Amino acid sequence: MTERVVDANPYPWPYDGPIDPARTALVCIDWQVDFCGPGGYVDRMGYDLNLTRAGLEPTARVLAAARAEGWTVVHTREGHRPDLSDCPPNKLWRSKRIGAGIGDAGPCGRILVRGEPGWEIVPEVAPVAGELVVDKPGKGSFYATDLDLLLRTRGITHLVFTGITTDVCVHTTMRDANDRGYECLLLSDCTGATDVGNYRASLHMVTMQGGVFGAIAESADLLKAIGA
Ligand code: C5J
Repeated sequence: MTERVVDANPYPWPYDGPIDPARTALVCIDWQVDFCGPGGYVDRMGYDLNLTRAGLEPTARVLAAARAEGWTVVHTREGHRPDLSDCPPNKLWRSKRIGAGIGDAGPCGRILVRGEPGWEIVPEVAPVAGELVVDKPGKGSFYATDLDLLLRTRGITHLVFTGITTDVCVHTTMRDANDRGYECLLLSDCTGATDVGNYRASLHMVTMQGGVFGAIAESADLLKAIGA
């Protein structure tokens, strides 16, 4: 394998290797208490937190390596204004119907509301000074945000994804990023879903058609490629 190219599936990543720290961003999606902490949104829906927390340790290792190499680091947070004026009515209705209403009070404050304890990123992978933090009202990280502008202004062309949940916010963002021409890699052990079948299927989908949305790899393969 060429130096600084990841032994990824279904092709060595990136397609135009080697990895250039100046053009590569690590994108950490929605590592919030609401999605992986006790008392948050995912917990309230009754899903197994072990599944969404599984990627925290490997993500912390990748974060440390990316920081050491000077990559751009982006953190996203899903959440709504306190008056919920940016929450589509069907999203609100759906969440209330399953007993985890957006804006409802819970053990971590109001569910998926900006500024509440549940909306914060968990300490294991929390942003440090100088890193980009993007607040989004939806699943995709480009919708109703300035993420694309921030990345293009910095000359970023390659994105490495971690985060939760694989089948919802991570997939929506990766698909959109691929359409926008970003060269994408999803780290399989740095992501998790509320359903194991959906997690596996989401990874498999990326690899279809020769890598229709990019490629997947384990974090160890990325760390090996960059000598971390
Ligand atoms: C969900 C997310 N699952 N961050 N959000 O509603 O994936």
